[in-house]
Amino acid sequence: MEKNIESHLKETRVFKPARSFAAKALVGSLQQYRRMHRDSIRQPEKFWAREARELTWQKPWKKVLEWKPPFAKWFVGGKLNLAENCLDRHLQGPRRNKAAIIWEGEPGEKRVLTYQQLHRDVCRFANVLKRNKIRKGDRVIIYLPTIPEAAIAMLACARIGAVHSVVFGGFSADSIRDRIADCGATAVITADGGYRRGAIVPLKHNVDEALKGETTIKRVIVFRRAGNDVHIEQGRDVWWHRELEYVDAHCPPVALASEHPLYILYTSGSTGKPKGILHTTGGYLVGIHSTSKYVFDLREDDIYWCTADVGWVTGHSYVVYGPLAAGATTLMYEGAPNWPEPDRFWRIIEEYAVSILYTAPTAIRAFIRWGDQWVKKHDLSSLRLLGTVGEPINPEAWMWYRKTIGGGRCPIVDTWWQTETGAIMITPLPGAIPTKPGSATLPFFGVDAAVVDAKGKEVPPNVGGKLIIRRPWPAMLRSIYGDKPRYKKQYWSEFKNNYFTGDGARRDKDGYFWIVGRIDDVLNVAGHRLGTSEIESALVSHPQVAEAAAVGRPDELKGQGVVVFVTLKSGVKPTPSLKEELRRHVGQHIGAIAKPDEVRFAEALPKTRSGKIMRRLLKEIASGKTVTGDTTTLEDFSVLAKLGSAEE
Ligand code: 7RM
Repeated sequence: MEKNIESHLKETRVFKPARSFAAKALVGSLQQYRRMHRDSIRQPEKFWAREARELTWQKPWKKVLEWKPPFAKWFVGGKLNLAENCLDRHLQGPRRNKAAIIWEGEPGEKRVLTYQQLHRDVCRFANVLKRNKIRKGDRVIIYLPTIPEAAIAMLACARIGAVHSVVFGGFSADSIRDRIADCGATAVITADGGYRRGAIVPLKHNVDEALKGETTIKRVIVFRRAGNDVHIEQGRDVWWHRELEYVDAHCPPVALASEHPLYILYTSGSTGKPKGILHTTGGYLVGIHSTSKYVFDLREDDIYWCTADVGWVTGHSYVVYGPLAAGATTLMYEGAPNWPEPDRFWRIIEEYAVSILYTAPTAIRAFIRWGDQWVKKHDLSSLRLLGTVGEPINPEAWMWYRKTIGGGRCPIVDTWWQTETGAIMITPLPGAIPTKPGSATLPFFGVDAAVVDAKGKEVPPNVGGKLIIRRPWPAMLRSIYGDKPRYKKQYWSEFKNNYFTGDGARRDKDGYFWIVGRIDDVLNVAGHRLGTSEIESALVSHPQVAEAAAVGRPDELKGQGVVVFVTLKSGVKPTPSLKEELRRHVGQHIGAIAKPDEVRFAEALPKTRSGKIMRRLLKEIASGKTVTGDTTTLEDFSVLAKLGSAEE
C-alpha cells in the first residue's frame, strides 16, 4: 500500500491579526470566520447566492447550482456581462473618476485610467472587435505585455462574449501555434513589442512565425507599444490605433448566459500537452469578486498591486477581473523587478503609496538574495497588507517578508489556489485568522478541503496526504477545452466525486493546511515519503542560502537519494565545507532521513514564467540524464545549460 507523506519540520510561530487591523476588517475575528465558514458549508448555495446578489445581473438565475458530477453549472438561467460588472457598475457613483488602472512601463512611462476612461476604451475596442468580424463565442488569442491594453482586450472580449486565451508574452511562436490550433482561434491581439530587462521582446514577429503554414487565424490586431519595426500582412493585420478611428464608444454589454465561456488558459501538465482550462462567466465572477473583497479586505482608498503577469491565472483573477469587479485601483507594472536596479518594486510602492502587495515566493527569495539595502532606501509605510501565491513559501522567507517589507505591521495572506480553481481556495482572512509562517491556513467560505490517504479517507493531524476539494465551487474550471474525458480523468477519477488538486498537504492540530508540494515531486527515501517543501525550507532557513530545490534520484539502497540544488545569497562563496554544513543543517532541522546525499550549488534554478521551480527537470539532471519532455514553459533556457555542467 502507498504510504502517507511524513512531516518532520516543526513551525510554532503564530501571528494574530493586530487589533487595529481587525477592528476595520470585513471579517474581524476567528469566531466570525468560523461561523461564516460553517454556515457556508452547511448551505453553500445560500452563501453563494448572497455573494452573487452584490453583482449586476441582466436576468436573475433560476437555480444556484446544478451538479452532475463532475460537471457543474452555476447560477443557471441567469444572464450577465462581466465587463459590465467591472466597469458600468461603478459609473453611477463616486467611483466614476476613481483610478481603475495605474500603469508603469518598464522604461518608466506612467498612465492612469479612471473607471470612466477604461469603460470608454473597452467599449471602443469592443467595437473594433465587432468591426473585424469577431463574434460571440469566437476564440481570440491575446499576446500582449502587461500593459493596460491587455486588460482592455480581455474586457472587450468579455463585453461581446468572445472567448479569450491569453498567452504569456514570454512564450515562443511554437506555444502560440499550439494554442491557436487547440482552441481554433480566429484572431490574435498583439503588440509590436514589449519591454523586458531593457530589451524589446518581438511579439509581433513571434506571431508571424506562429502563423506560417496553415492556420485558423483571419485577423491580427497590433497595438503599437515599443515602436520596433514590424511586418504588416495586408488583408490579415491591422493597427489597433487605426481601427479606433472608425468606431465610437457606444457598445452595450451583451447579456450572456451564466455558463457562457469566458476564457481558456493553458497550463502545462507535468507531462503531455498543455491543458486548456475553461472558465465561464457567472460563477467565475462571483468567486473572484468574493475572494478579492474578503482576502484583500479591500477598502475604497486602497492602491492594490498584484505583480503577476496577465498571462498567468493570477493576472486574470487578481490583476484584472477581481479588483475591477470590486471597484478597486489596480496597479500594473510591465517589467522585471530588477530593472534598472533591484529596488524597482520598492520605488513603485513608495511612488504610488501602494497599500496592498500581492506577489510570489520566488520574487521574495530573489529580494532576499539581492540584499536588504535595496529595500531600506525606500519608504514602504503605505503598505497595510501583504500576500503571496504560487508556491509554498519557506517560513524564513515569510518572516523576512513580514519584517523587512511589512515593517512587522502588515498581515500576510498566503493564498493557495490553482488555474483550475479560478479563485483563492485556502487562505487567511487578514483580520480574522492568526497566521503561521509557511501555512496557507484555512479554507475560504464554501470551500470544503480535506487531506486524504490513497483510499480517500481523511488522515489524522500532521499526517501528510493528498489535497482534495469535496464539493463544487463557483469559480471552478468547467472542463479541459475540447477534452471532457481528460477533464474527468485528470481531476475526478482518483476520488469519486471529489476534485483532486495534485498537491500533497497536511493539516496541523488547529486544522491549518500546509502544502508540501506537488504529489509528483514527493521523494521516497528508504520507505519514507517526504514532501519537497520541508527540505527546501530547512535549507532556506540557513543564513547563507537564498533558494533551494530538493529532488530524488535513484539509489540502490534507499530507493531514492536526496539531491538539493542551492543558490546562495549575494557575496557568499560556494565551498565544499559549506556543502557539508548544509547537509548537517538539514539533518538537524528535519532529521537524518532527509539529509541530502548531494548538495549542488547553482547560480539559478530552472523556473516557469510564473516563478515555479521545475523540479522535474532538476530530477533528470540529478540522475545524470539529459532533459526530455516539455520545456516550453521554462523562463530562461541558459539556466539549464549551466546546471548541466554543475559548477562548484
Ligand atoms: C495561482 C497558481 C497551482 C499550483 C498549486 C500548488 C502551487 C499555488 C500556493 C501553492 C503552496 C501556495 N496557479 N501553489 N499557491 N503552493 N502555497 N500559497 O499558482 O495553476 O499556476 O499553480 O501552485 O502546487 O497546485 S497555478
